[in-house]
Amino acid sequence: MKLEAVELIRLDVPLKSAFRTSEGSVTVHEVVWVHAITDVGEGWAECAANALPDYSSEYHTAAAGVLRDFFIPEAMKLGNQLTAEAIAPALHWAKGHRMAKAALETAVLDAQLRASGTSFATYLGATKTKVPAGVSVGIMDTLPELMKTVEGYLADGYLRIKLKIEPGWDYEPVKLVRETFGPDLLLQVDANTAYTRDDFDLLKRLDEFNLLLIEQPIQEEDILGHARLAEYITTPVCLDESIVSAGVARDAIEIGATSIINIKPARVGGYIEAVKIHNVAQVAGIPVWCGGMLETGIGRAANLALAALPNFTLPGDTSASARYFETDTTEPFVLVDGHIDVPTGPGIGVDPIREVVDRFTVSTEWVK
Ligand code: OSB
Ligand code: MG
Repeated sequence: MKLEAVELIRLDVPLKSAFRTSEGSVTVHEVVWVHAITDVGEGWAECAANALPDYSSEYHTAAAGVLRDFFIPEAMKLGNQLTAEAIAPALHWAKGHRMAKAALETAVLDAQLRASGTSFATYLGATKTKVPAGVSVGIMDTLPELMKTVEGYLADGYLRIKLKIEPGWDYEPVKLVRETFGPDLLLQVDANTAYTRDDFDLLKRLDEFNLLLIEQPIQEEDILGHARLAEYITTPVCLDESIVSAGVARDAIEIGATSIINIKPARVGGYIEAVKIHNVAQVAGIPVWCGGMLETGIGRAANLALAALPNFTLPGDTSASARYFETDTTEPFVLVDGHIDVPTGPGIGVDPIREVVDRFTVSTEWVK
């Protein structure tokens, strides 16, 4: 297979409501898509990088730039030796930019699998046909607003609630949700690095709510700090931002910094590395779940396939299209009894809806 051209598409997809984390608030999902044209057909991927370098150092225009200037030319240099499996080794010399690397690998993999009539689920080793869905709930201005939102998601059928927290929005909202919806609600929190080593006593107060986990409480480089916190509190510590590779996952597990892992393929450089993390965790007896980056259908489809692997034993942030968007870029993913079907068609199993994509497109650039 050979890479002939790549179209980089910048889209602004409106969110139904603002999504606020400890890192900031977004009302429009601003993303870059990678549309790979190969000699065996085309492939699609959504790059997870945010508009701002707030979740990680990557951001959408930087991702487009590094793809255009370095990664796409490198993949083209592979000539007819191109495969999805060859992308990560070819880009290994370049530091970081894992979301950009992931997007190129995923688009090429989509083309490769479409050509061979294989689904992402089959390629990755999925063992389920549908996956349980959780939902990530942003920080709100008021507690009544939060309660109304959580109540709505539970009425929709979501099986697990994740509350975004930050200093000043932690103990009270968690307590209210736990007391209102009862001890059986699967409840977890995500701090997106908002706390420090000085906040351990504050975080220990959350122990009384029997949370499934606390996600990324302190800064991403501080893996030792997370190990210290994990010893200090009873709530399981789950790393997101910190886990950028299978090697880091192995080390974080070994020092006790994470007893559950949030796997986001984009954060770790792609689906192939994500499966490696799944396997490292499985061998160590560490459950994993699939995180999200507010992806439209193009990104969500592949995440659902990954979430169907056997060690994904907790509900993911793989919510239905309607949780985020009035109009998705593909046929919408729907929630049925708290679960979402894993796509079965070739490649990611869904196609962009041209007129919707055109409506949300801000700019396109061809790299040849
Ligand atoms: O930390 O998991 C996160 C969204 C954007 C950036 C980081 C995160 C999130 C979410 C929402 O929590 C996940 C989703 O529903 O896609
Ligand atoms: Mg997170």
